[in-house]
Amino acid sequence: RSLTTAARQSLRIGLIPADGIGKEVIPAAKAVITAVGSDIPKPDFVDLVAGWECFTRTGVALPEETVEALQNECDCALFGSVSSPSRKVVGYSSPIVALRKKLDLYANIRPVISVAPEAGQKPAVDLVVVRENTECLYVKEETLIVGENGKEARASRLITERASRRIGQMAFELAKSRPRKHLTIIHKSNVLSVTDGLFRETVRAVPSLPGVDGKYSDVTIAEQLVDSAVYRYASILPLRAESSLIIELLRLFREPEIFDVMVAPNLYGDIISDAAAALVGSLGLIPSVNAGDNFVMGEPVHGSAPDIEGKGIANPIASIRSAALMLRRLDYTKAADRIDKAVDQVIREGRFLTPDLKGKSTTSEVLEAVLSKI
Ligand code: GGG
Repeated sequence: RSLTTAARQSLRIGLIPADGIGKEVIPAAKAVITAVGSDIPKPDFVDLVAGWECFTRTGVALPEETVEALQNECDCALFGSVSSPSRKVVGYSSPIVALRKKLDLYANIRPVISVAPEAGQKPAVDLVVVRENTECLYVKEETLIVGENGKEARASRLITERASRRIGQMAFELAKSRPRKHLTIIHKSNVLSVTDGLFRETVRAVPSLPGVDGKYSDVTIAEQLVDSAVYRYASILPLRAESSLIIELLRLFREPEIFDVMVAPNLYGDIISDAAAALVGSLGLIPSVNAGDNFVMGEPVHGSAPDIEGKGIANPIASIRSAALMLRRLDYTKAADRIDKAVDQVIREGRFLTPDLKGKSTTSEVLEAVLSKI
């Protein structure tokens, strides 16, 4: 289904909660989409399976029927979280990594935005990580041999001009659409001069591509080595930190305001976006979309959180905001704005917050609070 926004009579949304708290937060996102139904085509949800639990039950982590339903029947999707084991399991491979490749969702867009104390004020943190989503070390070409030093494990890292160029184009487009229009390229080409060197040069060359014709002339470009980028995330949190240990930890993040859009190869993008979540208080707040040229899949940045699974206290906000991002990407701006505004109000009021934000509310109490504001 590659219908345009205007041509859709209904919006078919694939739901893949997958593992752990994904099963608790994706229903919250579904309820919120239903609540903004008057501003989108009639939502029609398609329940789909994937994940570690699916693998343990059926022997397949990403059933072909799930991929086919997404490709042929759905306009967009929401994915929850997956609990891949940290050891090699024969026959198992991460379904989310596979799904991003199969649907060619080559960009993972992760906004990290704090909620200002008053509506209309500038947020203290407002940046977007644009993570390349299909290659780097996530091609998962690993070998293990026994050599003269004992076991020898190797992983190959793939960086192509094509993937670097298209993620670069996505990042320039995004930077152009934002007030600050500033793009930082994240790499480590002082050590990995061939792979990261290709990424850096290819992204830098986007404004000079044929046909671009000065389109990005108002975008300023900077670059940062990935380690120093993490150091330069600033934190507003040390001011509130009570112990010197916390202050030490938070010194990792020093100047978040220098960043606007950050574009990075897959692994660095994964790490810096999780790290950036510390700037706004919880990973449970950070949404993302996996975006390609023809499909979009919302996904909270957090994982399956086995420590709180089943307790009913998972923060639903990352999934709710992922639904808003997905709708925004499909040009349902009014619906997306309604959701984001409702979430902002709930956070600002601070009455209904889950324990990751030092609150005592349950997932459903936070959801009810958001629904009451929509
Ligand atoms: N929603 C993000 C998520 O599930 N994160 C955990 C993750 O990336 N897992 C990779 C995997 O388990 O395959």
